[in-house]
Amino acid sequence: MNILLLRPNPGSEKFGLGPFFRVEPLGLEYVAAALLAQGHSVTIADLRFRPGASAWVRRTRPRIVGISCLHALEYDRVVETAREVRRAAPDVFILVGGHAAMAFNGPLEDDSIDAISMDDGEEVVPALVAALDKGTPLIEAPALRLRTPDGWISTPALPARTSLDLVPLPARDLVARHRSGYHCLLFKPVWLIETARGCPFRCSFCSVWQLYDRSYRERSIAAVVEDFATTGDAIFVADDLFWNNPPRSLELAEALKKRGVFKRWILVQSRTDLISRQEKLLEAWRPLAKDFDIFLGFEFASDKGLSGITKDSGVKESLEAVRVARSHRYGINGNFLIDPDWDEDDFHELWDFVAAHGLQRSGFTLLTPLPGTESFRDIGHRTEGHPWSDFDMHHLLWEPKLGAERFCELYAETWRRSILNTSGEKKLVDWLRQVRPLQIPYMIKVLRSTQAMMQPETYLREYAASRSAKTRTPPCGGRPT
Ligand code: B12
Ligand code: SF4
Repeated sequence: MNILLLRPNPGSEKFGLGPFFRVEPLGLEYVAAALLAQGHSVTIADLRFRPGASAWVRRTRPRIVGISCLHALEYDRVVETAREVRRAAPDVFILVGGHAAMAFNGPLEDDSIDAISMDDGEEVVPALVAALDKGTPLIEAPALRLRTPDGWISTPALPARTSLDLVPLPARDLVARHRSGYHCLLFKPVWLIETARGCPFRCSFCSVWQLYDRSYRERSIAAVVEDFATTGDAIFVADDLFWNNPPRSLELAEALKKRGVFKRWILVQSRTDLISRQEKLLEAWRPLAKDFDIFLGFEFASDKGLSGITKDSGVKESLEAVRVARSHRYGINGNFLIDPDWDEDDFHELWDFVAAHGLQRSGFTLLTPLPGTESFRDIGHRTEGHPWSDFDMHHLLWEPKLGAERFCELYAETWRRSILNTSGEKKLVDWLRQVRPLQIPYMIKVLRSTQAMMQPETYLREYAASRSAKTRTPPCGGRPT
């Protein structure tokens, strides 16, 4: 069967580093690999580079179109894409999948869409394609939300969590035409690699553990080594919790060294408490790349703040993680959360902490109840009226305690204290001195665009616009139980 898989343009990249971290649609590549193994013909189109879903439909004449929905901020764009596909090919079967689709499916239950994949695509999609091929009732295909004449219904869940070894390697060849466009800041091209999926922790603002019931699955060492050995020089590891299983991580580091893997750059995401206890692991991994960055969720500068989001880790661990990582020459990129219900003192506490520990390379995002999280269930109603495209952790979704104007001044001031402020400690010339001449125009573009985050008016304008638009109906439809 002919299948077209689409990665839509998220369409909401006003803030943050979204446009400067453009990575391959790895989920679609795994789905494609599973379909190719069954003898189907698959095209992946990344609409961020070659827009026009209908043109792709005309060119490839698919029986099924799959659309990925990774973030909640993409819901409306995904529905628009489905409608465009439907207009171009009224009889095509339209399936949506991806993290945000599974975590909270309600906004995607639109007449333009036929089904939503509610579990890992490697297993769900081939089963659906087989049912469509044979003409068996789709209600028997597993883990779907299905549009029927009587409304949306759920099909039976998968009997067990999919083994990540079911599809050992993604079909990276299918995105070869876009490869030169995939990049993380100055690293270009970049490859995205997944070594494990899920997380056993329970942070209240995170949809990952909810979606996978706190499970954690690993790919076999052989598959991961093969993936590292056959990809390029700059690697972003997609795992939410790298190094979670220390003995397996040590074994993996040894196997990669044995295979002669050495990268220009690796970026992984992990937890502070884990890093603070696993110095040996950091020592074992460091020789695998020239530059090695760790992204850590610091979240708050106080134990009270951390326990409020059930981080199950404290400030002591945050500081110890920074010490251990720095002692092994890792770059530390962290993120702090800013609560719209903060007082002035809370901002000062954060600023002092960042300055005292040299954490100016961190990002600062608003504590946002993303659909599919515990906090959405608790306070999601406060976001009513705001369009999904505002769920990027930089848009205000309700009136802050300090009032929008004062809050935005303090939020912008927080960014002004970061390394990205070219009027701050690190000037534009200092940045430009660090890059090759060819990279200068790109660096200027990145830094120019991030300066908007240091202006309170940027946030206030967006807040006023979405309050007057009131485009979203009340929170609807979660994950069916
Ligand atoms: C890579 C990534 C990014 C990248 C790239 C995104 C891009 N534009 O290309 C960058 C760094 C830019 C990014 C940015 C952000 N991200 Co992000 N990101 C991820 C990450 C780490 C990995 C995704 C991935 O490839 N996983 C590996 C693949 C194999 O898994 P998968 O995509 O889930 O695919 C499987 C299934 O979902 C399914 N599937 C996937 N696609 C499809 C399609 C069809 C048709 C079907 C049937 C099935 C299917 O099958 C696949 C195989 O099983 C996830 C974490 C996660 N666990 O998913 C967060 C994650 C998706 N991001 C998240 C967030 C919050 C953000 C930001 C808002 C963060 C911020 N502070 O700014 C920004 C938003 C940027 C923007 N404006 O668009 C949250 C999403 C929460 C939510 N509910 O919306 C996640 C879950 C992280 C987290 N721990 O909370 N992100
Ligand atoms: S934020 Fe990180 S540690 Fe917390 S539950 Fe999500 S993936 Fe796990």
